[in-house]
Amino acid sequence: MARKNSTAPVAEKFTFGLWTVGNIGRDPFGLPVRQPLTAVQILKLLAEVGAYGVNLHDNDLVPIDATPARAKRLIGDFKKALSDTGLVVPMATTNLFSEPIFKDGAFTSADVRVRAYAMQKTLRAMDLGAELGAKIYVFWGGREGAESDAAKDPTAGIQRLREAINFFCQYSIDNNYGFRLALEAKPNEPRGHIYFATTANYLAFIETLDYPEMVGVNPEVAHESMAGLNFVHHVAQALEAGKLFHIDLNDQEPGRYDQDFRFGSANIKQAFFLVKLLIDHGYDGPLHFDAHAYRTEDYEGVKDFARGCMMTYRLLKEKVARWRADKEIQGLLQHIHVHDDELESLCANYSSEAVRKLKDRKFDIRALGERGLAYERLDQLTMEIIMGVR
Ligand code: GCO
Ligand code: MN
Ligand code: MN
Repeated sequence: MARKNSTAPVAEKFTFGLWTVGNIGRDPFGLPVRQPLTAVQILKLLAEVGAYGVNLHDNDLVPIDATPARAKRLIGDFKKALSDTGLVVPMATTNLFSEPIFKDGAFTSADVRVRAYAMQKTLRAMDLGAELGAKIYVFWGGREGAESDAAKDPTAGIQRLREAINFFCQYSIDNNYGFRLALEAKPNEPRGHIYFATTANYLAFIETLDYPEMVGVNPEVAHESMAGLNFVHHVAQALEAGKLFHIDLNDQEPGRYDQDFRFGSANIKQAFFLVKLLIDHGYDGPLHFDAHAYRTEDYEGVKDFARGCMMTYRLLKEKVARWRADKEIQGLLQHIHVHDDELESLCANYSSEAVRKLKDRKFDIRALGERGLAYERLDQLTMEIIMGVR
């Protein structure tokens, strides 16, 4: 139906990493199950399924041992395929975890030569990301951590990461790259214990940097979920602080290995509340699926996986609209949220008068304690919307 004069809905910026749909299904116990695709083949696959963009680590595109001539050719072919497919590169990052040199960390290694090499590698990767048009630069410290705390003082890890991030902010400024840096937390895997285990750890750290306004977070569903935490609450804290620069969507059952499942496939209810939170707060950055297809799949299955991630997001977006329009749900919310102008003003504005009035105020604490809140009904209605019967 043509809708003249109406603003067309903004299409979601669905992105995938080269390493996600390009994942060949190797795991700690088994060999690859899919043949590797070239970066150009991955772009074709992403264009076919209808993605908006692609993200990459430096070595997803340019192997670490590539000659300058080969690097140039690979980057040239990639740029051509970007323009042929219309895909964009919103985010770039550095692989600081695959090479043996990073076995005890990159920026937090106890060996200054390793730290310096990690910086060199990142400076070059930032050049590549900028050349491809990326404006978000992710730092995921997968190897920054320890199995045993005998070797390193964990506070040194914090200081070294601070030095590194300050250095890269200055580098982006000096080169007019316009990067916004996004820090991605994870509690474990591949290290036994990774420094900065949760998004909230990074939110506190950011305030200690030279350019805090340039640095935000890149939370990932699986990462807080691995630790049994509420991911939605971590994203909420990032949003409230104006720090949600990027988000990694996937799914994960708590207490398991790092699963990287298709978005919404493990905890649909959490996925619903996450989509609702992003919509409620007008998040308009990339929606990056940092996930991969089951090891059982061939490349047709990989396409099913990628389409599934996007479809589930869109369906949940529709469910959120339905939830918001539901009269009974809105009525329950009105019952739950009690307002009183005078009390709100007293609580929000400290003054000696406010203190006196609060101290004098009589509350019927028994009645307030006995008041039913109808959360059972509200949650069931929410479930019925998610399950498609409402
Ligand atoms: C993981 C991480 C990575 C990062 C990626 C970009 O658990 O392996 O989520 O996939 O997101 O390296 O920095
Ligand atoms: Mn992850
Ligand atoms: Mn991730």
